[in-house]
Amino acid sequence: MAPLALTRPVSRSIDRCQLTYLARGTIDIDLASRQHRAYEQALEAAGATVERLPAADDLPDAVFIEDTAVVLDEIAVITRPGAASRRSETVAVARRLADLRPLAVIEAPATLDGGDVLRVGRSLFVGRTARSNATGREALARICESFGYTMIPVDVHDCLHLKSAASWLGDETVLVDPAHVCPRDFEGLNILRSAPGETGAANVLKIGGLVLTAAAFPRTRRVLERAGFSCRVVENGELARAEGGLSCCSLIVDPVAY
Ligand code: CIR
Repeated sequence: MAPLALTRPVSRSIDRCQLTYLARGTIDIDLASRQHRAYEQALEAAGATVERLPAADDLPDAVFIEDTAVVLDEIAVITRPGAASRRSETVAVARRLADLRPLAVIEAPATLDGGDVLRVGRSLFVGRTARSNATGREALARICESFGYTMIPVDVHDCLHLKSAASWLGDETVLVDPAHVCPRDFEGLNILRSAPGETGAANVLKIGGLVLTAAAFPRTRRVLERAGFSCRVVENGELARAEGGLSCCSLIVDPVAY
């Protein structure tokens, strides 16, 4: 059975999105929407079934659905995003995930963004960032430990989320940007490094037999191809202006329990 990829349309209010590292500029909403549709087609090409949740035009960052939940085989954990403006995004996501998994919820004062949670087998690497606090990391650890997961906190420097700088590539391999995350924090795993100077390139999405990579990062794509990965290039330029990468725009639900 195919993995399910939940997505959410680009909101008409995206020009009011949260920004941490980038200056506010104009986002071309129609171009962002066209690029987002091409991203959904890339997910389908990788073998996923894409399901769009309803638009939320009053929630500027709703397209970045990854941050609203951590979906494991056994449970879906509904997050409490670190940015207050993003907290209502979880409502529609929880409603849909309730059909697919038992739910657990991260409660105040904990904060956790899904973009900070990198799963490799039974290890949950969780970024120490402004979006995910210690209470959030510990709440996730408590929820998931009975299913055999271990939570491993990871320092993240000068970028929004752990997954802005580290991605799972299947099996025991991760792609890491050493400018933002220390490769030694993934001891025991195979490490590939994104190309120096390609900030954001370590955010890729491995799905099926493909790795989706952003068009802006050709040198990192070559690193992946030389290592034997099949890549599909996706143009993500407009949503990158909202500090979104490729993993951020979907929640992948593997076909185990539905
Ligand atoms: C935010 O700052 O929350 C959004 N503008 C971007 C979120 C990107 N999500 C992700 O990296 N998982």
